[in-house]
Order: sequence, then structure tokens, then C-alpha cells
Amino acid sequence: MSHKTSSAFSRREAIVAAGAGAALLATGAAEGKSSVPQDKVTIYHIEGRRSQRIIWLCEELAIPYEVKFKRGDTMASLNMLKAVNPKMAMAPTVVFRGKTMVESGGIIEYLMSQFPGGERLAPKTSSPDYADYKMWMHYAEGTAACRINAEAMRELADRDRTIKPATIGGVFRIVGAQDVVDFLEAYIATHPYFGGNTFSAADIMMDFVATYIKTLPFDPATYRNLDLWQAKVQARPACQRALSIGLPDGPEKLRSQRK
Ligand SMILES: N[C@@H](CCC(=O)N[C@@H](CS)C(=O)NCC(=O)O)C(=O)O
Repeated sequence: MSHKTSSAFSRREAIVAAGAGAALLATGAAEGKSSVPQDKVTIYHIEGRRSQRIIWLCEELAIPYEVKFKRGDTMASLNMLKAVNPKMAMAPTVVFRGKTMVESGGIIEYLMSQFPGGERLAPKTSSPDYADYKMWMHYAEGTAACRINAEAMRELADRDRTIKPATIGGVFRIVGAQDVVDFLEAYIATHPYFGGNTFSAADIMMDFVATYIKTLPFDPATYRNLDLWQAKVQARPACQRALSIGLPDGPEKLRSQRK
């Protein structure tokens, strides 16, 4: 793996991803062109966060990209992100063709529409799987992550390590986080992927949700099939490359840093 430093940050501070992106950077240089292709995606990243999704997408589609974060230092990575996107400093923040974007699902769908091969990561619109794909693409953030997060925040506040139904303004939600876990589990127990029969961007979106679930005290017996599916999708070479770039010290190190 080769690393290339960003002009904006020192070698220790910035990591420019290898893999597909580096391959294209190298091609440009060999032809005497700019070593920075116009269509390069810049991903502002925090280890273990949703920005991992964009690295994975770029690896799946061989999109040229660079990743900016400070290894092992969440606050420094956040500050890099804030410097480029002060009003909405969220991971991922992506800079592409002069635009700064947030919202991982939107970024993924946009990049898929802009690079060759993007259509490989979605079922055809004529396929019965297309409805499932669309639903999970949006459910991942629209419902799953935020409902789980609402209860996680309460759980962290209570410190009693139990998941309780979240309330909004004192009113109980009908659909709680365990309902979300049960819904995912029921689907993935009967389908190979979240986009139905084939791997798709919906799996990239849902992977973070599965990881999030594992960090909270849900009963693992309620997400066994989700676990099996996650092991399967994470074994993909593109995901493995993305993890070695975006989470170089592994999830354990990250967990120990959070304690
Ligand atoms: N729905 C957004 C959520 C982005 C988000 O909340 N990212 C987290 C990291 S995983 C973040 O930046 N948190 C900082 C904050 O909320 O202040 C997406 O999918 O991109």
C-alpha cells in the first residue's frame, strides 16, 4: 500500500488512501498529466464512523479518492473536517468537483451516478429487488440509525446498560430500537443481501447500522443472521481494503480509545 501526503497537512496528519484511488493517481503521473485527477473524491473521515461507507464504495467502484483523517485521534480528524465544513461538520464530509457534501446515502447515490459501474451496486429498476434496495438504502439512516441512536443516548445517560424505548417529549415511540433490530433480522434471515439477491450499496449503508447495534446491549440472539450477513459482506476484498485504509488499527483499538 502506498501513501501520498496532502499538501494541506503534514505526513503525520494526513493519509491519502491507496487501493483504487492510488492506482489512478499513479496512472496520471506516468502519462505526465497532473498527479491529481479532476474527478478525485476527497473523503473527510473519522475512524469507525459513517465515512467508512464512502471509502468502501470507492473501493468497490475503483473511484479515485483520497481520505483525510488523523490516525488514532478522533478530535484531530474532526477538526480537519470542521476546517472544510464548519457549518455541518459531520462524517462523512466529501469534497467532489468543487462541492462539499454531507449525508452518506446521498453521497453514495450521487457517486454511483457519476462513475462507470455505479449501476453494478443496485438492482435493475425492473427487478423486484429494486424496492427492497431503495427501502434499505434509506431506512439505514432515515429510521434505523436515528432510532437506535435515540435509545443509545438514553442508555448512555442512564448508565444502567439497558435498552429502553425512547420517548419524544415524554411520549413513547411506537417503534423502538429493538423493533428496528427485529425488523432487520427478519429480513436478512430470508434474503442474502439488503438489496435482495445481490450485493448492493444498501449493504454498504446497513453495515454501519449492524456495527452500531453490536456496540449496544441488545441481546445477540436477536441479531444472529445480521451477524452472519455482516461477516459475509465484510469479507469482500473491497471492504477489506477499505477497512485497512479507514480503520488501520482495527475496531478493538478504537473501542479501547473510547473508554
Ligand atoms: N445521516 C448522516 C449522519 C452523519 C453523522 O451523524 N455522522 C457522525 C459520525 S458517524 C458525526 O459526524 N457525528 C458528529 C455530530 O453529530 O456532531 C449520514 O449518514 O451521513
